Amino acid sequence: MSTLNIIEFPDPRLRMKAAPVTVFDAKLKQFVADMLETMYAANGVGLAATQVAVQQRVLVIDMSDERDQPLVLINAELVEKGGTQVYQEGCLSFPGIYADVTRALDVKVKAHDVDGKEFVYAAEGPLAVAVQHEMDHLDGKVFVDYLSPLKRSLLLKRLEKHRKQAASA
Ligand code: GNR
Ligand code: NI
Repeated sequence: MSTLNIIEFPDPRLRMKAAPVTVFDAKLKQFVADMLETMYAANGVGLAATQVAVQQRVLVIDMSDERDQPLVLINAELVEKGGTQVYQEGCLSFPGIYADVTRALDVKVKAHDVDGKEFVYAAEGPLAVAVQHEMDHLDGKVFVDYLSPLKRSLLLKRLEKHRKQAASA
């Protein structure tokens, strides 16, 4: 296993649309294991393949406190959504910034597991936020896209500031 490099905004690869996985082989299993290791090492609750510069529809999530409940969704497609919620989001590709985003309260997705078996997964609350946040990444969309231009530019300035501080530390 190995940890992968997480790309950060404004890397143009964050805007690429990922292609469906067509081959469920040992190489895919290795990639999923590496994505989980990368997410845990970065203390993230989720990770999309786009963030490690791989344009394949693979996402991983673990919202558990014990960090022992990995969820792997391959080729996830939204089949149902309902309600709305506001949740303060962060993103490993935008270190140090957070913003309230409005999304569906619950979602139902159809996805494949690492063996290629199809299943339906329903999520609600914070878990539904994570599913939507990761699915967005695979379409080249990021959480700051939901903010007003004013709020976005304020946050992106803050991101720059955070970077400079991190670089001089
Ligand atoms: O680690 C993460 N935390 C988080 C918090 C609120 C809403 C979404 C997230 S996902 C993020 C990891 C990440 O960037 N996934 O793409
Ligand atoms: Ni993210």
